[in-house]
Amino acid sequence: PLAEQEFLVPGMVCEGCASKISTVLTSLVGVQEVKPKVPQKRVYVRYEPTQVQEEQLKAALDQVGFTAIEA
Ligand code: 9UX
Repeated sequence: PLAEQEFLVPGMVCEGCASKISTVLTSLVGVQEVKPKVPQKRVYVRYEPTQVQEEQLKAALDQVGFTAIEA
């Protein structure tokens, strides 16, 4: 089954940030869907847990300058 996770990303302050976040997460094998919600500073991710894990999602966000908190 797919896993779902929402992250709190305080640094996601505009749609440009959201676009960067979508691009980097979508590039990871196993990520099925990314929905950034800028007003709530949250990012919803649906992924195949046999291919990618939460720590990798957080690491990818960190690499493009965003700290993600499990929410
Ligand atoms: Mo918006 Mo974010 O101008 O990395 S793109 S602040």
